[in-house]
Amino acid sequence: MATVISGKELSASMKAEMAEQVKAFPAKYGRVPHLVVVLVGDDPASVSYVTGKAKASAEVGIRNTTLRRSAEISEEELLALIDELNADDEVDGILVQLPLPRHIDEQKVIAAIRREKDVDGFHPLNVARLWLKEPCTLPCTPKGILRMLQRAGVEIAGKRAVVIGRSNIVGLPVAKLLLDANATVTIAHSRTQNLPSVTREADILVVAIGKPRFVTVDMVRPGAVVIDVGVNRDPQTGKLCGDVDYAAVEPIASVITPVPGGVGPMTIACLMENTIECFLKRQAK
Ligand code: L34
Repeated sequence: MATVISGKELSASMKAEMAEQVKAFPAKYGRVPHLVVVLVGDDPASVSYVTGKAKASAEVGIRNTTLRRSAEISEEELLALIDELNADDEVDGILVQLPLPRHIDEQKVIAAIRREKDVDGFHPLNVARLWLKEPCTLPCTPKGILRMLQRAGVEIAGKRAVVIGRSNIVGLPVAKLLLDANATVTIAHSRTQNLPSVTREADILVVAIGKPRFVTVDMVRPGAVVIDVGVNRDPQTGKLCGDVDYAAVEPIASVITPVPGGVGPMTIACLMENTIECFLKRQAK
């Protein structure tokens, strides 16, 4: 029987604390932080995540503007919108929900956001700062994962961590944060040979590949800490499920995160933190 880390509960307590903090802002700074989320197209998963971000903003007392644009928007038009938001002094955070339609260069769009307003931590300068161990905005999902490990009292130093997935938004940055916490880190991916033999070495296994129930019980060392980043629709039932076969793995893990109610809500809570951080840094200038 594993300890289940509830991202739902942990994020709720983080949001309650932030709400207290934000309450003092109007008297202190004359306004509250303002987050602008840009959603291009109508992918149902993206709509759901962006709705979650608006709801969390309301809970924390952050002003949220969600701008919806057609999937046919040109790259030029999207870049012009970002320029406008960059120049708007009343905007503290800009988030362009990914993925973007294929005709738009994601990296170009991310790089166009002013680094000071990059609440995702995806801007090239923030990425560089992360890898150089300089102060930076940490990407929300990796930050949320480290918070969960901390909360569960998981010791990271000296442990073997295996990350499955090498994306810019989860796999690479979470591997870097685990490395900074003195884990011995392996990044596995679709081309890894004999993946089960690699993952069975893990004291801490982070799974971010986006394949429903990809990690089976034979891939997990008994007593391992298992962090499931996947949010998938079960092809049979249509319900949400993770990248880990939870029912089979939970009994042998020491700590595990559920889906839904695990990493997802933590991503959003950390986005609220990053928005407050960007706001406060701008106030200090
Ligand atoms: N720019 N794009 C940008 N920033 C991000 O931080 C994201 N991400 C990822 C996709 N694109 C992005 C998110 O917001 C993934 N992601 C995200 C956020 C929230 C949740 C999942 C992924 C979440 O709240 N998941 C709920 C279930 C939500 C549902 O019902 O659909 C959960 O309990 O896991």
